Amino acid sequence: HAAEAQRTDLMTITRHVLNEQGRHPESRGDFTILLSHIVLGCKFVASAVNKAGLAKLIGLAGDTNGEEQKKLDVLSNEVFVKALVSSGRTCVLVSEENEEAIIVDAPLRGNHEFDKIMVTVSSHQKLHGYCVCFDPLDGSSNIDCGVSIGTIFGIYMIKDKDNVTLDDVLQPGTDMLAAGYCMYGSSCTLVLSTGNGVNGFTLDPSLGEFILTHPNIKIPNRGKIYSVNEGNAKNWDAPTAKFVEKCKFPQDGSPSKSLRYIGSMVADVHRTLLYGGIFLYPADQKSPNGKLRVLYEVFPMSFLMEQAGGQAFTGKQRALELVPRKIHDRSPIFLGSYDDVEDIKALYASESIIG
Ligand code: P6P
Repeated sequence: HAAEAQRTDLMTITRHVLNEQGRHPESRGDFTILLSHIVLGCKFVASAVNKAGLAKLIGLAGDTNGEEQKKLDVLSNEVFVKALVSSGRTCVLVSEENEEAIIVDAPLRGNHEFDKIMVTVSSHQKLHGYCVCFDPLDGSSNIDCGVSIGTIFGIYMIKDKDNVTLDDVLQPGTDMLAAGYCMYGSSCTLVLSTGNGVNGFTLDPSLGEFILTHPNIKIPNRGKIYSVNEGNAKNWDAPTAKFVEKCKFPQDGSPSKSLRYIGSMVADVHRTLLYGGIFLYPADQKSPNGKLRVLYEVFPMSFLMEQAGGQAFTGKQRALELVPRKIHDRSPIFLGSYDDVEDIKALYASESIIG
C-alpha cells in the first residue's frame, strides 16, 4: 500500500515549493508564481532541445515552416524573457544572451492596484518583486554532439519595486533567495534550492510535470573525481597546479582521483553534486578572472553546493561573498565536496603566506 500511496501522492515541484513557502506566512505566493514561469521555460527548452537534432533533419527535408532555424540559445532566451516578464513578478532580468540588463516596465512588475490594496489592508504583506539572473542554455555549443546542456538561474528579491536599478542585481551571492539549474540530457532534471536544502525533480513527459525524484540532496564530504580542463594547465597558477598534481600523484598513499570533464557546466556540476568531488574553472594567465560568469553560473552553482553541504571558493574568498561590479563579471571557481575544497583553500592560503 505504501508503494501505491507513494505512486499516487505526486510531489510536483509546484506543490513542493508551496509547502516550503507555506513556512513564510507573509508570502502571497509570488515566488511560487515566478517559479512556475521558470518551470514553463524549462519545459519548452526541454522539448526544443530534444527535437534539435530532428529539426536539423526536418530542415534538410525543407519541412520547416519557412522560419529560419533560430539558434536554440537565442530561442530559449526569448522564451525565458517572455515567461519571466509575463509572470508579473519580475523587475529586472540579467541574461547571458543580453548585453544590458532588462528593466521590466513598471506595470508588469506586479499588480499595482492589488499591491496598493494589500499594503493598506495588511501592512505585514511584503510586496515581492524579483530579479532573475540566468543563462538560458549554458553549454549550447555541445548541442550538436548530444552532450547534456542546461539552464542556470539565480533569484534575488528587489529592494524597491518602484525604484529599480542595477544595484538590485549587483548584490553578493549571499543575498540570493533561490537558485537552480535544469539539465537537458537523457532525462530532464531540475535541481532547486530556496534556501532550505537542495531537491531534484525529473520531468515526466507523459504528465508534463516535474516530479520530486532526488529529495534533500547532500554532496559527499569528499569525492574521487576532479573536473577541470587540463588543456589550460600551462596557464594555471601554482596552487591550482599543485592541487591537480596531488589529484594525480597523491603523496599520502591514497588512490589517484579520476578526471571527468564534460565541458558543460550543468553536467559537470550535476555529477559533482550527486557523486562528490571537485569542479574547478581556475584563473589563468590568459583570463585572470577565469571564464565562468558570477551572476548566472558561479553564484547559482555555489548557492546549491553550500545548501547541499559542500562549498565554493574563488581562490581568494567564499564565492557567495563576491560583489559583482558588472552584470557579466567573471570569477575563478572551485566548488564541490567540502573537504576537497578545503584542500585547495589550504594551498591558496599557504601561497599567500609564502607570497
Ligand atoms: P572550456 C560552456 O561553454 C561553458 O560556459 C560551461 O558550460 C563549461 O563549464 C565551460 O564553458 C567549458 O569551458 O574552456 O573548458 O571549454
